[in-house]
Amino acid sequence: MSAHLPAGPALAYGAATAAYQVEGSTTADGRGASIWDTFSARPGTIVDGSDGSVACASYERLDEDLDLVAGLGVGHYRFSLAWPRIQPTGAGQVEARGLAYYDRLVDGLLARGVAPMATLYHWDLPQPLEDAGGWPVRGTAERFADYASIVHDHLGDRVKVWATLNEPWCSAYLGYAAGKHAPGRRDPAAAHRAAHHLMLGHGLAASRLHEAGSDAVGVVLNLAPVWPERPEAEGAAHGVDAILNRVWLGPLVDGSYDSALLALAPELGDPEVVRDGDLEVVHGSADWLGVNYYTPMRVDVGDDTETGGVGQDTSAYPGVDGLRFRPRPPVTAMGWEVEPRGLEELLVDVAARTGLPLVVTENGAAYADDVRAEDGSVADDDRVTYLRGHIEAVERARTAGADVRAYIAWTLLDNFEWAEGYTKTFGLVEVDKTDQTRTPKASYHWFAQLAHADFLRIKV
Ligand code: IFM
Repeated sequence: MSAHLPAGPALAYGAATAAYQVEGSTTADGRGASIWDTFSARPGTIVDGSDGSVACASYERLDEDLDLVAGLGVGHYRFSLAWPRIQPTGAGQVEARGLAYYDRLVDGLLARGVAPMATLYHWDLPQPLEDAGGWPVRGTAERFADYASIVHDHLGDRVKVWATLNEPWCSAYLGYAAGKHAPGRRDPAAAHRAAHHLMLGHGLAASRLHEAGSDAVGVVLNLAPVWPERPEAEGAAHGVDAILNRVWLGPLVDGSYDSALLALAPELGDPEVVRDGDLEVVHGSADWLGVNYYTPMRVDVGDDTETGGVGQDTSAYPGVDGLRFRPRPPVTAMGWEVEPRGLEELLVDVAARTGLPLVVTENGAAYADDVRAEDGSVADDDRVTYLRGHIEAVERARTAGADVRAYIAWTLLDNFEWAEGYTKTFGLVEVDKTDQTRTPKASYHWFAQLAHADFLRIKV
């Protein structure tokens, strides 16, 4: 068992961001183009017509942001590395200035007593790799493993906890089936092939990192409990569960894709796609599992036009006929049902299914943030209630036996929320889009109190 995962008697805390959502400076220091640069430049893809070229300007304001992390008193900071900063074309040539930025980030964290938790891929695929076919082609998985080795060779002396991918479901199914995320394709067969190559990429990268001596390599999945609204919806719920949860857990835990999934996704049974030995590469390849949870999926069938929240696009579940999502109130600004019980159930089930140590790598909420305290800061009591309820759910799951090591809040800063642009804010810290001023919200102070209390409990 890795000595590097948080393992104290109490839950450890952290905060997270992702490169494209906060860094900006998308042409600085030799960075190449990513699929998100290309996608967001296409009219109609991002609700406010924005992109990540400025975002939170974290590339330029690194120290300020690291001070905000330190001010929270958390033990861990989860960030992602932008592949196109490190390999501008996705293969071959390495850009030293890109690596130097992450040196500064990691060294800055360590100097502040915060452990880095690095995610190698949070959706910003180098555009030349998409031009060569993207995740639906096998070569992308192989290039990803090369990139993972480059990063690990450079930072592995200081970064001990690694995640390969963030939410491959979004990359595969929002990106290649629903067309709501980059690269914006609507081709279900390509999405299933992408799903396999993403997990193959994870497995190949994990092997490289293990060979190089790492013992805390994980993958981060956006899993959710899937609840049928009525008996007639059970088949559709099983289909959603296949494409959202089992397509990743099957190869990871069992070394196979199950038969109901194969019926929906015949590409996953095609020996040209899933080659001999692929599933063995993925099987057992994770030392820990990251769980990103926001909401349960309430599944129904019908012929109405009602839709669920953001990202709950029925076209992201190809082959699940008549699918409808029915989130119940209260919902967040994303239209996502607030239900901490879903997290408790999920953690208990996933811990039993995988036997792995778990980290809640993302949890948080977008709200309107329109209530102000006297000093002008955001008084986001709704976000505090959301976070508190979900942390209590994690504690209940731990009491029930789930080995959950840490809870990482999404997210440190209000940032670029993908297809929603800057219209949805999840941050503990407000970022003024005109001058980049950072102002902690009430939730930042609340979370800091919790993390500090926890820190004292462990140290005393
Ligand atoms: O902002 C995203 C993040 O990049 C991935 N998980 C979900 C978050 C909220 O939508």
